[in-house]
Amino acid sequence: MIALITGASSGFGRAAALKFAEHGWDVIVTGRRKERLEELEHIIRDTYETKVYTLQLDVRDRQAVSEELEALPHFWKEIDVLVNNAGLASGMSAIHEGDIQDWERMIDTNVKGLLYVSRTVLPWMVARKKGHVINIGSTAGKDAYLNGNVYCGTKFAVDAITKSMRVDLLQHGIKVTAINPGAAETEFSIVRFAGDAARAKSVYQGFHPLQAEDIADIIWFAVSRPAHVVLNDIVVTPLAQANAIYIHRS
Ligand code: NDP
Ligand code: 8X3
Repeated sequence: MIALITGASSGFGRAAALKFAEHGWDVIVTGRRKERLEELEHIIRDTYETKVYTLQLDVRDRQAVSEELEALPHFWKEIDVLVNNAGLASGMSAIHEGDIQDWERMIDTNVKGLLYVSRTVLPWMVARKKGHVINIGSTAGKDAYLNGNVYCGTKFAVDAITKSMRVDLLQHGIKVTAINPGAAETEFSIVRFAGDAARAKSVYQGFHPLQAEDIADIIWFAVSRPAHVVLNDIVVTPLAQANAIYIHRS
């Protein structure tokens, strides 16, 4: 069994790659930071008896996504699970003060990147009448929060695209699952606040946030259901979080 995971150099994607490998799956790990992917590849090779294919890929690069994936050896194109995880928030400003480059970065990565990868991989799943797509959405794609505007917009788009994928792929026997996490302490906020570690840390103060491994567990749970069972839409938050807006801090 083969899983392709985008954004495997950190956070949810990295934890998911390790989880699949732990269960004996071969994994294609992608992301922009080659050294991170190679480090992950070594860990998987040293720990598990599974194959790893490392692919340095920027999901925003439409041509590279199509060419690099099409160039995969035949064995690796028989992808059973695609985890569309690569994504980010860039900045957090009121809509009238937002940085348009930040907006484009989020839209290009979270929406267009997910579509580029899916457009290449889904025909292979359709041809095999088999497959499972896991799209990583967010609680930010269920409710809009203050200054979340464009990030929320990209995750609302992931929600809509996931629902639509599910309808289109129904006749082909392909499962489509959305996992929508709330606050999880990964590199997400460090990226959002351009490396400001103190500001990133403050996001998770006063409560116990989700960890990357929590999401990897849920991805694995969704993937390991019997053939006739599909988990369509999962929202998961820390105990202290009710939705995208309300977090109880002690
Ligand atoms: P991390 O920052 O830890 O990981 C993000 C991953 O995405 C990295 O591996 C990064 O790799 C990859 N990535 C970013 N941009 C690109 C790109 N252009 N091309 C390829 N890969 C890219 O954050 P998380 O693990 O938390 O985030 C994973 C997903 O989960 C994202 O879609 C995020 O929006 C979503 N999410 C996060 C939540 C949280 O609170 N942490 C909650 C809900 C959803 P590299 O930099 O090497 O390219
Ligand atoms: C990431 C969670 O609340 O920072 O999608 O938007 S949040």
